[in-house]
Amino acid sequence: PSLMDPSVSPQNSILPSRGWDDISVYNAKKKQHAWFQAPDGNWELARIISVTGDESLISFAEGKVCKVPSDVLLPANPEILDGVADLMQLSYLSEPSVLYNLQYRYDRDMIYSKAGPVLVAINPFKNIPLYGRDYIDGYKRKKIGHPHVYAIADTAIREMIRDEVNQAIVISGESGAGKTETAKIAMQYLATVRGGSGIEYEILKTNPILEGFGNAKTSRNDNSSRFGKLIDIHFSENGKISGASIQTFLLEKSRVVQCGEGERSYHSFYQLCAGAPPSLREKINLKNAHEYKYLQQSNCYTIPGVNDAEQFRIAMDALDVVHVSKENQENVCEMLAAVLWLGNVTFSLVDDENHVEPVVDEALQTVAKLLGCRIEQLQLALSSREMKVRGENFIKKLTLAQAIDARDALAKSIYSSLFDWLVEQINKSLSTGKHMTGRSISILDIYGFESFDVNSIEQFCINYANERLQQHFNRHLFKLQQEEYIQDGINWAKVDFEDNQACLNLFEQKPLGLLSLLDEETTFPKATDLSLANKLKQHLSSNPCFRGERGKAFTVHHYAGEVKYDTTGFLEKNRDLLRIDSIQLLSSCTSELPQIFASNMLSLQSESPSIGSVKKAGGVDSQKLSVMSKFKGQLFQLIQCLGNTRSHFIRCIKPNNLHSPGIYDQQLVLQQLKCCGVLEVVRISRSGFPTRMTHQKFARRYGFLLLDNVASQDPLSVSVAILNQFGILPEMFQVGYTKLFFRTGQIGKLEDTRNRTLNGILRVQSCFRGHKA
Ligand code: AOV
Ligand code: MG
Repeated sequence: PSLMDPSVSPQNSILPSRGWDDISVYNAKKKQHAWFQAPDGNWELARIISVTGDESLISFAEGKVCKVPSDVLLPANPEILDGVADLMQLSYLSEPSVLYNLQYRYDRDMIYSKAGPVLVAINPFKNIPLYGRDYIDGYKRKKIGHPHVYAIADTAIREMIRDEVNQAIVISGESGAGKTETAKIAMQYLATVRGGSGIEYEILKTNPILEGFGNAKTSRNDNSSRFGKLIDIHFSENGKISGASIQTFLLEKSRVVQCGEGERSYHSFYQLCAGAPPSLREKINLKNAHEYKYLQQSNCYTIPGVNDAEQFRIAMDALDVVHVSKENQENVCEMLAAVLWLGNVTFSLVDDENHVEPVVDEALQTVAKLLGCRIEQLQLALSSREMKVRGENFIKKLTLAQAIDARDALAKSIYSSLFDWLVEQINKSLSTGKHMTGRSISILDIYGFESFDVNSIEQFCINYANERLQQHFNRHLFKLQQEEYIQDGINWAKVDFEDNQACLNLFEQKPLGLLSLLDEETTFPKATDLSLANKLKQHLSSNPCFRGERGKAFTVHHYAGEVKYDTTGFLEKNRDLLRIDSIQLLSSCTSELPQIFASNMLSLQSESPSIGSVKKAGGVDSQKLSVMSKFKGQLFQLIQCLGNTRSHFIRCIKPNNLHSPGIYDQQLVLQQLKCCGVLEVVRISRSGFPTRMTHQKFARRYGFLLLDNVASQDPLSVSVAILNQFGILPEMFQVGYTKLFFRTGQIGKLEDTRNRTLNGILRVQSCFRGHKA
């Protein structure tokens, strides 16, 4: 593979900086390229033949010539800048120039580019030879300088050690853009470069487990993560990986009982059906995937190129590695089978008031056996609800729709409890207790912004999370940077950037914000999806980020675009009744896992922020937990964690919706670049001084490289002497009250010399020791 990268430094070229004034002069000397927007919205590269008045005569590559108003043309970068590694190096930062530059690189399998401090990764949808030992080694030794996830991971390690600050790698992008793959590539780097104790092997093995139980085939990605994940990798004092912990967010439970045509439920079900050995099949009465109702409905059982049976073995091996015993592995399979069989439970009418009871058949019997409860108990849980009215307990019988709800609710809570339990087992295995003293690098892989034809509470949560993360991104890269300049007395022309505070306020304001109003309505027994929609419209219509729609819908103006939400099912999903009946049933089971699930659900109820009244088991509205408020709590914690780290951002881009290599859909890419603020960040970074260091630190770090003694030993004098000695140009840095600020790429020279010199000293020292011995 070629490591060639046609990067050139813009400093060396005498190109006009921006705008047509400069370029017309430039044009006169050389036939300049320009961008012309075709009616389909795509940009085409044209050559300017001549300019007369307000019109330009342009020619296209295929020979066509036409006359257009000059002001519809955008200047194109000179060919020498084709495919630069960092968008910041482009002379012209217009949308077509950025798009073209990324495409130029993508066509040559250079899927990684920088946009100032941000890494842009375009999904290749094919294997490209950019990974593995040699590359890892190359980045570790700084022999390769091209943008790469490895380079980001390497920087995180270095800065963690150098500055003693925890680091985070925040990966975002839309579904199928490559976030999860990117996270794994980063983990691979850390494990290879900083492993040693063996724990890194365990950390890598969490991937097949979490993907097996938390990923599914969707219309947008065959391996779509249906949960968010934050993994903290802990380092000991000596800089080696010492352990890790994982936090997950908002597993999409509804998929267990329902999924769209052509999609699949969680991989784990199909893996079990395809891969369970005969003895296990017999023990848990396992059938083929085709025979389970939950899996039948979407009419999709396999994924091209994926061997579920093989994946089953990989997942079970991985469970071995994270110390889940063989016995517990079998219990996990039992729970999966119980969920599948639950879906096959049917009901029959028992009276003329439409009340039903589950039919006692193979399905019901198998569920009871797998959970370890009596058939009658299960029947009761699926056909009735315990209620308390005016202090008196009584049993309410269920209609068919209610019974199906109860059955599905039980299936969902078993599955999500199983997922949480697995994460807990993983965390037990990965926590070594040593991390208290050390440092950490966190990797966040969370669902990107979503906008479908119909958007429900899942998209609502996801987009809210992205809104928060976007603010973190903004704050981190722009706001803090600006504030710091101002504080340190740096002359800095303010740059405006899109702030999304208004949208966040729409969500978070109390009592009149989307979240508060949703939770309030959730507690009203008589509330309906329509009353929710009306309430939102009544209170929020004056907010510029909100628009009421006809019927049960409303639109939010997100930073990434408008999304229309349909409130159908909002209240029900937000309540997510952990029905006390389910908990009672599970706690009375003799199998180990159901009991653990029941007690986890109970403790979750007592510690989580709750909505509505808290009543003892059996109460009328037996404790209702709001999904939204729990998620919000997790999200705030996450943002707070990130706030205490130095964040590195990776923006994944999906180049086409066909999941095919080699296709670059300009409009699709542009929309994503806008959504994740890439264009904005380039503009701002280029005009700023992103690298900074205190006078003391700078003097301490590089002072020993000084050739001449400096008269005064104060850090500022030493710093200035260093800057002089290394010939750093005045426009490349600014001196603040406490810190020095540099434009990108300036510190590199100093670091290289420092490393070379230190290595030299070490060699000399070891030479000396060698002589003495
Ligand atoms: P996602 O995590 O961003 O989607 P994935 O990481 O699952 O997306 O990537 C989707 C698919 O793209 C993968 O299964 C690979 O086939 C391919 N892919 C991604 N990155 C690379 C790469 N660097 N090299 C080769 N192929 C790649 V979602 O989880 O749906 O939001 O919820
Ligand atoms: Mg993913």
